[in-house]
Amino acid sequence: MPLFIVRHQHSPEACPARDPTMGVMLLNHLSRPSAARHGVVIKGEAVIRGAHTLFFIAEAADEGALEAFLTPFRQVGEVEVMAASTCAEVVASGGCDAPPTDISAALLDPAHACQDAIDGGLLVHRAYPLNGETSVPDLAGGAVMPNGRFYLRNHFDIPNLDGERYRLSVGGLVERPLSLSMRDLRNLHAESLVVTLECAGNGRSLFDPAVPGEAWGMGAVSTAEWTGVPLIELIERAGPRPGATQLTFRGADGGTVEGHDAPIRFERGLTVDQIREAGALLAYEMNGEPLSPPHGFPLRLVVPGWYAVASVKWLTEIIVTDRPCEAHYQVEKYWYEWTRNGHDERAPVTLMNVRALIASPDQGESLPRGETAIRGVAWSGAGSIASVDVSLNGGPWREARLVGERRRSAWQWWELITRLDETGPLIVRARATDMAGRTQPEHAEWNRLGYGNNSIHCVTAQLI
Ligand SMILES: Nc1nc2c(c(=O)[nH]1)N[C@H]1C(S)=C(S)[C@@H](COP(=O)(O)O)O[C@H]1N2
Ligand SMILES: [Mo]
Repeated sequence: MPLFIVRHQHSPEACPARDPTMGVMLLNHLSRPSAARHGVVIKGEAVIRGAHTLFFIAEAADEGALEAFLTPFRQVGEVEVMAASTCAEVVASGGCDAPPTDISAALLDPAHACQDAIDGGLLVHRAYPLNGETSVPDLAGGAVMPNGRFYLRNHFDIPNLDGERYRLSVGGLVERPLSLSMRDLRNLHAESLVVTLECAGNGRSLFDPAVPGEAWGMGAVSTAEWTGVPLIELIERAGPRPGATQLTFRGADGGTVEGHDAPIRFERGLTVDQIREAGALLAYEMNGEPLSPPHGFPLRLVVPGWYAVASVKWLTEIIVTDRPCEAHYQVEKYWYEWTRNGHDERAPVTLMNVRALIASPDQGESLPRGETAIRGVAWSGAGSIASVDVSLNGGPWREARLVGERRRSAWQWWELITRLDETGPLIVRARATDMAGRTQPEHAEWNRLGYGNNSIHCVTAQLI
C-alpha cells in the first residue's frame, strides 16, 4: 500500500486538544481500529510540542481513502498529505529524487527484501542488488544460523518465482530429459546436510592494497541445514550420454554485466564427478523451512565444500554437456589472478580455504578479567577441522577444544577457556588446520579480484 506523511496544523486558539471532549474524539478517530475502518494503517504519530502541529505516517490504498479519514482535521485546521517512501525504498531506487522503482511481478520488491535483511540483523552492504553479511558476534551460539541472519549475496534482482508453476528442467546430452515440479522433487529421496556456505569474497576488505568488488568484512559466511534431493541421483535418472561429463546450472536471475552487450543469466558449471564427490544437493529447505526468495526459492544447488558461488540459487535448468561452462561468472570472474615472478597466473576459485573466525570476544569489546572464554568457528572445503590454535597477546599457540560434532562440510565450534588476571589490551589470534593438513597463512596471497582471504583472524579486546 502507498505510504504517506500527513501534517496537520491549527491555530493556538483552535487547538482541539484543549477541549477534552474534542480531544478524546480525535484520539478515538486516530486509533488503529478506527483508521482500519477507513482502510488506513497508521504507522506512527506525534505532535510537535508547542507548535500545534501533528505529523503522522500512514499507509492507505489511495489518497482518496486517506482524505476521507482526515476530514475531522480539515475542520479544525490545515492538512497536508505528502507521498512518501520507506528509507529502504529510497536507497534501493537510487536516491530521494529517483522515481519509485517499477517492480515486475517476477521480481521481489528490493525495498522489502532490504528491509527484511536489516530487520533480520544483517549488515547490508548494498540494497540493489541486495548484499548483506552476518554480523560476526551473531555467529556465537547455535550450530546453524537462523535464516534471517544468513548472509545474502546476489548479483542481480531477486526473482520472485511461483512455486506452483515452477519446473526444473534437466536436458542436453541425456537419455531421458526431465521436467520436474516441486511436488515431483519433494517426492524423490531426500537428504539433509549441515553445510557452511562462504562467499569467495569474504574478507576482501582486509586485502591491502584494496581490491574492487563488494567490500565484505568477515561475515559473508553462514551455516544451515539444507534438505533436498542428492543431485547425482537426478543426473543418473536422466542418464548422461557417453562423453557428457559436464553440467551447467542456470539460475532464473540475470541482467547486464560489463563486457557483454546482451543481458546474461547467472550460470555456473561443475563436472559430474565434482558433484558426486561433493555430495551436492538440490535444496528446497533451509533449517526446516522452505527456502526464502532471497536464498533461492523454490530450489537451489548446495555444493558442500565449494565457495558458495557454485551453489546456484533459483535453479531452473541443468544442462548436461560434453563442454565446460563458459558463462561470465565461470570464466571471467571467480579466478585467483596473481603476478608471480613477473608472470600472470590464474587459477579457478573452487574449494573453500581453511579458516577460523573469532566470534567472541568481539573487536573492541571490554571483558572482565579472570576466567575468559575465547570462542569461534572454523571450516575448510577440503575436509573437517583437525585443530584450532589460539594465541593471546603474541604468546605461544595453544590448542583450543573442538566443540560439538565434527562434520565434513560444516563449520566446527571451538573454545579456549583460560584465566587472564591482568587488565589491558587482549590481542586474540586463531588459526585452523584441516584434516588435509592445510593451515592458515599469516597473510593470504593478494589477488586481483580479492578472493579466498584466509589470513589469520585477529581481534583486540580490553580486559577490565
Ligand atoms: N542464481 C544465483 N545464484 C547464486 C548467486 C547469484 O547471484 N545468483 N550468488 C552466488 C554467490 S557468489 C554466493 S556467495 C551465494 C550466496 O548465497 P546466499 O545468498 O543464500 O547466502 O549464492 C550463489 N548463488
Ligand atoms: Mo559469493
